[in-house]
Amino acid sequence: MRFRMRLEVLLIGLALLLSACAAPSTSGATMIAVELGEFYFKPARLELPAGQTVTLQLINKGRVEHEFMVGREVKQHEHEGKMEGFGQDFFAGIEVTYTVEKGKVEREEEHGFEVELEPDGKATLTFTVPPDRKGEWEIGCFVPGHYEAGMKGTLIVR
Ligand SMILES: [Cu+2]
Repeated sequence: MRFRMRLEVLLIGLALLLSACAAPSTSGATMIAVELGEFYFKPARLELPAGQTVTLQLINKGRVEHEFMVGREVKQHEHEGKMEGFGQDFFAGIEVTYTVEKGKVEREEEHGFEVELEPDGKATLTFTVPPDRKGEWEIGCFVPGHYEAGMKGTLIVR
């Protein structure tokens, strides 16, 4: 009898512990999953809250390499007429912590912040959205021909 009581107490304790573990994270970080493919971003419209920390989870479900860039003022190559990136980089001055599998994340003076993902490639980008980024931005993939084929989206900071 005494043994059984202890077992019940133990089980109740265990149940409480498990429910505590299952509680939603209180860190408040917003997680947004974005799929890349031929030739789209899904969802094609992202909304980020200014001043908050967000994590974007990118996955390439397509059969070819894709890129994820965010900015304004699409630049056109002088000779070839192809779109090649943004004149203004959304991520300029933002510290981004990231993980990447089957791809790379780089930041270049000329092209700005860029994620390249091979098929099945994944990346997570975690950053705090500065209030000075409020407004509308464009998402694009600048693998030759992709932007022109419609691989673009909208990012809104509110
Ligand atoms: Cu692409």
